[in-house]
Amino acid sequence: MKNTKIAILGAGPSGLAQLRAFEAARLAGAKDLPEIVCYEKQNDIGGMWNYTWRTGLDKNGEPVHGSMYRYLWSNGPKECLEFADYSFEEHFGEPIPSYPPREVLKDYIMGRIDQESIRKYIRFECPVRWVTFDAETQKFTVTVMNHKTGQQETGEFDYVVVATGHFSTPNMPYFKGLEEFPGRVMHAHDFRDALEFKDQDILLIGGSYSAEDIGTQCYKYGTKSVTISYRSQALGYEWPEGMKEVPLVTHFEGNVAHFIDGTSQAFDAVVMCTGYLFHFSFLPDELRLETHNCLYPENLYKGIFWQQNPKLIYLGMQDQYFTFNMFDAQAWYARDVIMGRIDLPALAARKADEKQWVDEYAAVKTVDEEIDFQAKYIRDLTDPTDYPEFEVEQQGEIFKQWQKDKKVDIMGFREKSYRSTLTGTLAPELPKPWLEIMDDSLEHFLNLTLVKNKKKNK
Ligand code: FAD
Ligand code: NA7
Repeated sequence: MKNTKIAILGAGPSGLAQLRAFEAARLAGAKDLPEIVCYEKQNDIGGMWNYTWRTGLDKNGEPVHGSMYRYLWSNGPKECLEFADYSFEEHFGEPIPSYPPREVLKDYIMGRIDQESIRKYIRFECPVRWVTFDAETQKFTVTVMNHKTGQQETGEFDYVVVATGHFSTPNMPYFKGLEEFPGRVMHAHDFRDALEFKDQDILLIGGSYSAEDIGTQCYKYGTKSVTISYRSQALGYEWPEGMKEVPLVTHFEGNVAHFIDGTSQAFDAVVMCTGYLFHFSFLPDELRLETHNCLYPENLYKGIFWQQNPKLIYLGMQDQYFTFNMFDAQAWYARDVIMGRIDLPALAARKADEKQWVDEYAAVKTVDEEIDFQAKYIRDLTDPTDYPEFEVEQQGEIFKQWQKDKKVDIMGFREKSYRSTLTGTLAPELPKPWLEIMDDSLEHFLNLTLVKNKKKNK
């Protein structure tokens, strides 16, 4: 174990989970910890949760990672992503409502880690350029561009953990006539501020979370009308007046979009909410995961270990109901394999295990079954490690309730409260309707919701 070196690529929630897993082992008295280097493209930790006003390229000429936008609130209950070793109540000193805005969630993610002990492993502004594996030496060579020094660097490692996320490279389809559309055509990745579309008629193409969330944000901030054009299935919510769903666009003529049901409408702007590509420009063919957004990507043992070479580890590559606690479950398991606490079976057994999960996933039909599937996957990972016990199945039930609450009121579901499975506390209600809270800052949210602030402000 001594002298084992690992490279963690990315310091978003998944990369931080890996760093935290080793830190937890160190705090528990483990002596034989590997040497760790974490390479991060941005100049801070937090991954997607770092809001950036930039689009296109960052200050170093690298593709901007961030796809989050102003006024973004959690789209699922915080009770389902709570770290098992750090509750929201512990972080904020008292319970907060179930759906916090981005800055509040980021604050929570940051609060769990001891910044000093974690930051020392991270090399910021170091995008990974290339990774190779030498079968003879059994080592990876990782090459990064260090923008701080202006020089490329290489390092040799026994393990590589890929935690670079998969919601950053736009899937941008073409529709005939788009090149002559007179207004703005963009992907959700570049969407930053709903106020840009105030008083406009906008078309969102796509039928999933981005369309739903960008659509409701735009409605909230004064867009004249929001039309969502879906390919396979309508989201099916009861939209307020000014929002509607239509089937897929066939083509554009000037500013008019035509849909497959024969209808048409003029728009000021088009936002492609058409999802993201898995994009690993730094990985050669033999190491590169190729998949789409799903709950069990193929070629990974336990959803983590690259089958052909399990020293290559992928974190957070699943589509996500569960997020932070799932990344933890993966990171703790990966840590225990790296530290020799869990033995990996031979390739044939790894493949058989994967097949069982992939087959089970193929039989999943409903959203509720998807939630149960991901909860079962997490349970499978946490059982053999010392990650603190948490009620993942109970959290799954909260997700099912979240689905129902959205069906009842897509504009008001964020006013619902759920009980933390860690502390047993029922979250307080959002004191105002979500549609009326225009300021999404941490300060405003805490002032609005924390009892101790209300007392202070009296
Ligand atoms: P990321 O957060 O994407 O972090 C990856 C890190 O890798 C980044 O820091 C990036 O800079 C770095 N990186 C990338 N390429 C390189 C490279 N070549 N070299 C070095 N570093 C690199 N989840 C929720 O739980 N609740 C929500 O409400 C929610 N809303 C979302 C809204 C949007 C618009 C999006 C896009 C995602 C949302 N998510 C939400 C999911 C979110 O992706 C996860 O919560 C989480 O951020 C995933 O963590 P990650 O570390 O796997 O990836
Ligand atoms: P998702 O959840 O991967 O969904 C992508 C959507 O885009 C989905 O509805 C697709 O339709 C649709 N899509 C993909 N290609 C096309 C084309 N060519 N034409 C029309 N529609 C298309 O991505 P999201 O961005 O919504 O969500 C990703 C994360 O960001 C998520 O975690 C959120 O929290 C935020 P399909 O259903 O496949 O027909």
